[in-house]
Formats: sequence, structure tokens, C-alpha cells
Amino acid sequence: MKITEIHIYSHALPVVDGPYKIASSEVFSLDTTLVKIVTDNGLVGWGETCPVGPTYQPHHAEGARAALAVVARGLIGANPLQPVVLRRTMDALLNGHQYAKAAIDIAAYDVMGKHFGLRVADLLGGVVTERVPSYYASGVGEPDDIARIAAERAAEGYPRLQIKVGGRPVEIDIAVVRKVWERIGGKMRLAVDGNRSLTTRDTLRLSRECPDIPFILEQPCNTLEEIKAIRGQLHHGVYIDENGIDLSTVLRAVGEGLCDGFGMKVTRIGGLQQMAAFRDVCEARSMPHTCDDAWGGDIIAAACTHIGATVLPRLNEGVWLAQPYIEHHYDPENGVAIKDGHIQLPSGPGLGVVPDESIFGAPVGSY
Ligand code: 0XW
Ligand code: MG
Repeated sequence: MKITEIHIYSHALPVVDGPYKIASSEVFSLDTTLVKIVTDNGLVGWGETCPVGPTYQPHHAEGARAALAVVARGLIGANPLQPVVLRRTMDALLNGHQYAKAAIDIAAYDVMGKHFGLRVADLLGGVVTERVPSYYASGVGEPDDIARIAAERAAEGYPRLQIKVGGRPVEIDIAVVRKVWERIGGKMRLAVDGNRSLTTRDTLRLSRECPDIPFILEQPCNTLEEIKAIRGQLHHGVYIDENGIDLSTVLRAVGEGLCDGFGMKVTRIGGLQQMAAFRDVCEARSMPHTCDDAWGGDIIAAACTHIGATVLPRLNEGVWLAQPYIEHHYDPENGVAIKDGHIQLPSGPGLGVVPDESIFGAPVGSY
């Protein structure tokens, strides 16, 4: 099978009840990039990549499209049934930019599933659960507001909550964590995500002042070096998110004992093929992890849910979706959604999502 056409689209995803506030930024609307690949036997596959603004990671929407323009022409004639070869072909055309290449990888898995009549989760190793656990991420907010949101999400059936902190005096963050625990203590697993913003001093204080609350600290500081420096003094487990940029860094973090788990993003690591390798490394060392992305519509949601459905349940920290913040599904019938804190794995072949492409308008690039 050969790729005969690649089309790139840009689409706006306004944040419902926005802005969404994390330590580094507030976002009101996200600019997502969709990729459609067409094959010589008439199959179509979809991919997507959607940075949550330009400061969360060294990724941005226009950068994704510029990178895709560099690789797309060189992929015409490539075989979408060979994801490893496809990745090497892309790496030979452009160094880095894995978050952009991930959209091609996801589209190739969609094609592959349609070709073999299998779901992407089957291609990635096999479905462990049809009902994939999700987690809810609060924005950075005031103690009473976040505690109310936490209680609502616990009542809905979410098994896990991620509280966003940072970008303000740490006393407020500590008050948020304590208030949330008072309201929901024990009903959900807790992560406290600093999104790289905390100093080592404030991370130590947050941990020292809440030793009785069993949360994990997600990406508290900007670098692995800062985390390494304080790790031995913390009362809480540490998960790496933004620093987990590739398998090599993941191996370093696991090998040097820098963390207890990961918040992992499908596009940051380069797509589903690399994500499956990451999952297997985690399983080899009993590292719990999430399978999610920074943002994105139904295509990203489906990709994250398919890999999330293959994770060993005791290590599965859930699949986060931007869906609660997005007004419309691309696929009105099979749109991927969270219900009672869980996500039903799509049933159709490939990703199981068939977008109504008229909503994306004309492609911004065709190859
Ligand atoms: C909660 N997320 C998965 C979505 C936001 O984009 C940030 C991210 C994270 O965990 O950092
Ligand atoms: Mg995170």
C-alpha cells in the first residue's frame, strides 16, 4: 500500500467556559492541525496534533504545520502499514518535531486499522478494557472553587483528579490541596501538577506541609535536574510530564530513579508507535502513567483512548480528554466522550472516528 495524498487542515477549538488556566498561560481557543492521508487503494486515515498554546511545551500550532509541510512531500509513496519505517523516513527528512510527525503516525494507524479491519487498540497490542478510565484536570483556581469541582467530579465517577498549581504564592496552592482533600479525601486518586512552574523551595514546602495527603507531584519543577536535587526530601511520589520528551529521556528518568510514574502525551513522544514502546518500558518497571495529550478534538481523543485501552490496569492513570472543553464533535455519531469519568472505546475499525471534514474547510496544504 502507498500513500498517494496528504492534506493538512487548521481548525479552531474555542475553550467552552474558558479560559483554561495553567501555571504558564491562559488559553481561550486552540488551533488544532488535522492530517488526512489517502492511499492508493482508496483508504483514508486521520491524524491530529494540538499544542495547548505556544508556552506549555516547545510546540506551537504553526510550527506543527511548518514541520508537516517539510515531511509531507517525502512521504508520498511511503507504506502506511509500516509505522517504524515511516518514523525513520520522517526523521531522515526532518530532525525533531515529533509532535508534528505524530499526526502522520496516528493517521497511518487509522489506515492500518481500516485495512486489516481492526481497531487501533488491537494493533497496539490488544484491548484490556472497553471502558477506559479518565481523569479530570482542574485549572489553577481558588480553594473553594477547586474543592467544589472536585466534589462534583467525584460524584460523577472520575477515579482520579489532577489539581493544577503554580504561578502564584505557594500558600494558595497548599490551601487548594487541603480543601480538596477535606471534601473528597479518598474518593479519587490525586495528582498535583505544577506544569514546571514551582521552585524547588516551593515544591519542598508543598510536600512538607501536606505529608498526610496521598497525592503525586506531577512535573513540579522545570527540569529533571531540579527534581533530582529534591527528590530524596519529598514526602510524595513524582511523575514526569513535560520533561518526558522522548524514549531516551524516559529511560534516563526510570534508570536514574528520578520518578515514580509519568504523565505522557501521545504527540510529544512522536505518536502511537513510540507511545506503545513507552507503555512497555513503564510496564517493565511498574511505572504508572497516563495516556493523553495537551489538547485536541475527536482524533486525538480516539488515539489516546486506543492506547489507554491497552495499558495494564494497575498502571493505568487514565486518559485525559479536552472534550469537556470543546463544543462540537468532528464525528457527530462516534465522537469520543467522557461519561461517568470513563471513556467508551470506539467500536469502528481504525480510530473508529469518521470526521465530517466539511467543518475543517479547505486544506491549508495538499501534497
Ligand atoms: C491536563 N493535561 C493533560 C491537559 C493540559 O493541556 C495540561 C496537561 C498536563 O497534564 O500537563
Ligand atoms: Mg501534566
